[in-house]
Amino acid sequence: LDRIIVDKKREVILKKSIIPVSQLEASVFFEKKSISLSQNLRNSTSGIIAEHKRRSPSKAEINYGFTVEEVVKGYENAGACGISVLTDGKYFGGSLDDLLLARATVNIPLLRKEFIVDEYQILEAKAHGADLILLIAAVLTRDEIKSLSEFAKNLGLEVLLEVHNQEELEKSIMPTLDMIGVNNRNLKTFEVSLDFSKQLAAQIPNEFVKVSESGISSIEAINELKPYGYKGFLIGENFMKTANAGQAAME
Ligand code: IGP
Repeated sequence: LDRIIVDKKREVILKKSIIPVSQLEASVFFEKKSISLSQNLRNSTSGIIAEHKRRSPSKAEINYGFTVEEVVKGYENAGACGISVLTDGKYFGGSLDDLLLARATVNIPLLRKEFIVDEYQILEAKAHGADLILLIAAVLTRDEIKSLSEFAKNLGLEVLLEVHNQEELEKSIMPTLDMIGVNNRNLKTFEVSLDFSKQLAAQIPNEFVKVSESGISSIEAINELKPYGYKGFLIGENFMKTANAGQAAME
């Protein structure tokens, strides 16, 4: 995880020198209003946030033979509340082009799934059609969460804050967040357990929409989590590993 963050900071420096902020701000998406995922989740019974994910550090290649457009269209048709698009290239095989293609294909909220360490990446998210961003408490200080979430809100983007334990949750709570996600996967050890969501649920204040992320592979898992107050369920691998990700989301 530390390695990824070092890489991200370098990536941002390099990209800033090629694509200036003014060029990002010229994107048509700056004139478009974002679609609210938190509202969709509040009003939905499925609560599915389906993820486009080709591979990950904990799993080699997941998907085979489908285009971004086919996958996200399938998710939308299946009734997903929103879609998460991984844009990290080095570790997850994604790109900002994936986000742009998803935006050109669907009308439901899009999350830029990225290790965000700099405001520049939030401008990129907006410029490529995202409706919300992820902030990961494990790699940010409280001050960083504050300034990055304020920056996102000023652009009209919603913020999903990801935590994995009580300490991360306590340091992060602030009014500029819309949703709080508990990652069932420890990003340092890759241990996965739904117990992380169950244990933290009661500590998440009710004004935030609760999301459970990772390692969800069955309707039973979702039904187990709902009584804890979870309204959103972020699912990647389980959909992507099947031959037709959109179809899997429907079933
Ligand atoms: C999806 P899964 O186990 O369904 O493929 O997990 C999503 O939660 C996971 O990709 C994720 C992630 C992240 C990836 C959660 N937080 C932070 C990269 C960075």
